[in-house]
Amino acid sequence: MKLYYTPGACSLAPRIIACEAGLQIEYDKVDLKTQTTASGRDYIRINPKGYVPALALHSGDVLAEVPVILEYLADQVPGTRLLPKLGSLERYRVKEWLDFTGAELHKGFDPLWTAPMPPKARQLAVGHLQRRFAYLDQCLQGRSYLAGQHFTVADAYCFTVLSWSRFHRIDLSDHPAVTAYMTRVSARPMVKRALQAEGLMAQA
Ligand SMILES: N[C@@H](CCC(=O)N[C@@H](CS)C(=O)NCC(=O)O)C(=O)O
Repeated sequence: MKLYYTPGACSLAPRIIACEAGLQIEYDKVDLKTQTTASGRDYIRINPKGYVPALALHSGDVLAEVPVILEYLADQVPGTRLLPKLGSLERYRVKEWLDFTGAELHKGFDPLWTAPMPPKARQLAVGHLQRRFAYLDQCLQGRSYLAGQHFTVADAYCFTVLSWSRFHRIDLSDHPAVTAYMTRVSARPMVKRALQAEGLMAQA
């Protein structure tokens, strides 16, 4: 398998899960501006959507969309706790967090990447995210990870997206459970390994 990624982008989440699951996969860095990979390939021919991540399988098929790639990777190593058993309520709960992270958090950051932003528009986008962070903060009180006491694929994704707050100078100090969560996740050895591999350790 090969993961197409861009350092610090949402493709960090599948890298974290590959590390946590002990999966040996290859990586190919994508330059999103030129749509070429470090190995010299035209990325649009690999993923016509033009965004990362994409996961090339041994079969030659290519999977896209973060939640799907995360689910696929975790399913390669059953019994790790990264993803509960198929059909269980716990699994749907993890998927609920994956969807929340994708639709409400990840896409909430989208306007901030399209610089330059007028101050009023930025204030609206940040205000919207702050409301989502407040909900997250409530949920994280008294639990270590999103779905309970075990780290799951949803945490890899949520951590990745929340880490963009620092880049965009979004203050998380009103959300102490969220900041404690970020510290907890970034202390995991396999998360550190993934961050190191993408040259992000100083920002963790
Ligand atoms: N729905 C997609 C979103 C992926 C996405 O937004 N990727 C960003 C990086 S975090 C990207 O590659 N953006 C460049 C672009 O959209 O052209 C997924 O879940 O994989």
